[in-house]
Amino acid sequence: MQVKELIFATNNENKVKEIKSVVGENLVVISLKDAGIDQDIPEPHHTLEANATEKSTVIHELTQKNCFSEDTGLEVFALHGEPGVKSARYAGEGRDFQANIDKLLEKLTDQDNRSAQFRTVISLIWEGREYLFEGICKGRINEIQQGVEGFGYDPIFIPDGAEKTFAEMTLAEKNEFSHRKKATTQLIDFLNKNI
Ligand code: ITT
Repeated sequence: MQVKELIFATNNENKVKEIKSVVGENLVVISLKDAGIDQDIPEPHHTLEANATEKSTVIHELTQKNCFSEDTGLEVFALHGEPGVKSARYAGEGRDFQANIDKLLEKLTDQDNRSAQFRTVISLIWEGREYLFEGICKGRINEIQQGVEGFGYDPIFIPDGAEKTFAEMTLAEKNEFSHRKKATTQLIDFLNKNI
């Protein structure tokens, strides 16, 4: 099978590591850093889909190469889907993981319904056409922070079917449940079937 190359339009090295861990040998993922691109990518929209499209489009226009991006949000049901599209900047422009966690736990004080989901939207631009893929991981927000692995909200998210947070899991364990893994699997299936 032919090896395919794709630029991953992200500045988040945690995402690069996670996606590289699931793509296998037929897809070579090139991060913006590896491509020598130092560009802040805007996320001005109100949906994950629109932000993912924005990111892949900006990098496609810059490079004229096949590329993909992803936008992920943590959607908490008792908070009507917050922090959602604002997940990275929930507690402010500093994009501080700890401050975001503190704000979310504070908002859920005394809240019985702790259901939440991570949702990842991937925007692929291949030969000038866009394709979207989605991956969802349902679970709940733990009362306290546990574990040191992963990034972002991992220390407070327990996926359905597990008894520990993402931050208490190895990457391989997180991949058994992960929103990002599910969306990436669809991307790979699409590339294998259609290209
Ligand atoms: P790029 O836009 O450069 O890809 P980003 O960090 O800004 O990187 P997002 O806009 O998708 O990415 O931000 C989503 C935020 O949600 C991210 O900063 C984390 O705080 C959180 N997040 C995303 N995926 C996560 C995961 O798998 N586990 C825990 N938190 C996650």
